[in-house]
Amino acid sequence: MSTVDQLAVRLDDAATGRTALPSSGAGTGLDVATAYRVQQAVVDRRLSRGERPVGLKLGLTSRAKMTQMGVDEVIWGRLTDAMRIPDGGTIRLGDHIHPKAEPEVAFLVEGGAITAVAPAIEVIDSRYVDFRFTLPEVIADNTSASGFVLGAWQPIPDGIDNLGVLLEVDGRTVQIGSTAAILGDPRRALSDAVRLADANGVDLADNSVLLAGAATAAVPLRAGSHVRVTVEQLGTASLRVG
Ligand code: OOG
Repeated sequence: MSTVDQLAVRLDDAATGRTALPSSGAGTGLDVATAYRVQQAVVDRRLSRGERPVGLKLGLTSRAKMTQMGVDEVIWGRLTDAMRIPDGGTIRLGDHIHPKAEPEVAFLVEGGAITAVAPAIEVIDSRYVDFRFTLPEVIADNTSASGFVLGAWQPIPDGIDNLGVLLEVDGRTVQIGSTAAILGDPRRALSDAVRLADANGVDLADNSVLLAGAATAAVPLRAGSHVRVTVEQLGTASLRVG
């Protein structure tokens, strides 16, 4: 088995078996291009189990996260239908390793253009111990993608580049931010996604969901919690942890 396939199997087994892998540090020997080939192989394993591709997500879209990882480029991952959590739906903590929630906005991409926007929650669940990974490792791990909730789709409001974002857990506000934290303007997610998808031979197909990246830091999820994201002018998206 090739190194790419071996790492893909380890990451896929970590996700399905809910056991985190140790980060092997900067010495994984992967470059970014090879890491994306591992990601493709990880997602191909999901598709071979019957999942369907439904879109893309961006990560490290905020200055803070880029600085933290020492990079100046966004990363991207793939979304499948099995990752979709209904708005107001419940996820089981036991189906995850150490999930966290991030408030985001999602775009609906049709004919190469953004046609609608929705408030969203991304659930990330690194397959590495303590969310400690190198840049190639997190790329290989499908940028920690685990689940996503979409609120109602709406037309793009004026001022989309600076809408207030709240993340509440059990009715308490735990993070406050702005869509400005997403690449300075979340609409930039589309040009970045198109460029990155092109460079990697991925088709950002019609009716694709594009998760634009986190507007605040992620918060760890606990059993019994109710998580709600509110984006000014767009409304809410929520989930419960069972
Ligand atoms: C990597 C991916 C995080 C984002 O929006 O920055 C992400 C991680 O922190 O696990 O999706």
